Amino acid sequence: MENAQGDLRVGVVGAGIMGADHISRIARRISGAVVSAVVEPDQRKADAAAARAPGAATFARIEDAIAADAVDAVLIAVPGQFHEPVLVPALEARLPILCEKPLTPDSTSARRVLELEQTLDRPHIQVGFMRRFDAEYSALRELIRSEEAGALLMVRGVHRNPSVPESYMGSMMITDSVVHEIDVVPWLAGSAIKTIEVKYPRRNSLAPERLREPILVIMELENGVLVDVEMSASAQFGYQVATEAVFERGVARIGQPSGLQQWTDGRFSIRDHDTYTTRFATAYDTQVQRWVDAVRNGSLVDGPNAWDGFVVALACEAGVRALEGGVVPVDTAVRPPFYA
Ligand code: ISE
Repeated sequence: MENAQGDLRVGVVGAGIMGADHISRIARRISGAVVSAVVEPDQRKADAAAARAPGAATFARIEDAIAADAVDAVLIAVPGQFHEPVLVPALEARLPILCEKPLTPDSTSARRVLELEQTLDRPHIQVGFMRRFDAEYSALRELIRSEEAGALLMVRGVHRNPSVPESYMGSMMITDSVVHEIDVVPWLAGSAIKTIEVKYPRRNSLAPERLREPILVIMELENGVLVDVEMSASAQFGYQVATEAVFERGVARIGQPSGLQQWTDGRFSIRDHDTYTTRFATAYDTQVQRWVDAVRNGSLVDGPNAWDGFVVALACEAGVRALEGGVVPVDTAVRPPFYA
């Protein structure tokens, strides 16, 4: 499961924003792995991405990379609707997989993936919910678990994107963006999501015509914790993901701007982020390093697995229904021992 130097040979599928970012990451910052293949049907994009990873071959389809025995593991970074056609041949070849979120766009396709994965000896898929690898999220989870400030009562989040691409449609407010809170909040709070509701404040006139946003997503957890998330797709000024947790005896905050503080022209400023690849750069690095280490030591997954991805898909379905109004219950499912 490695090249002559003992490195894991990773095939990165997709050479868009995330694919290119992961290729640079593996080539420059991750130890024990190399990008051996870039799988991308657009040859121009494939060549540009492969230039970031010396020695990487390019393939139009994952099946071709597998047939050429060019990869030991696969990192999937194409949009969610294209995950299943890559997951299936990669699972059939018994390859370990790091799959960007969402696992698949809906629970029916996610269930098909689970069924196929369960024909293997153990989970092979890790899902790329990178917030779980962010140091501040981990510290907040520890604080919640310790009950040092008493029980957790509420979680209040903001998730602001300066703008979104033209391919971003209304339901993606939930399936592409709030999907992160849908994964990370139950992980933080140790409790599943019971219901989801969406409220619409005054619409941002700068939002693209097809989007009604911002939205306020309200989730109730099984343990009674209430969560609200402001999701903005057209915040204009920058990229901001921040959380405040309210406890019985205090509050905690993560995601505040940090770094260079500047006083000029009678103003005080701290640089904020433009996009998720910088805001979560360290979390992505940690996630990919831990996945590479897990594959090399044989445990294959060190983080959210396909079952977690499926549970998130169920909650996203409720979230998408909630865009039409009402308080929508989330379907529950019992984790099979295979995913314990
Ligand atoms: C994007 O796909 C991501 O995953 C980002 O983390 C999220 O903030 C953004 O809203 C999504 O479009």
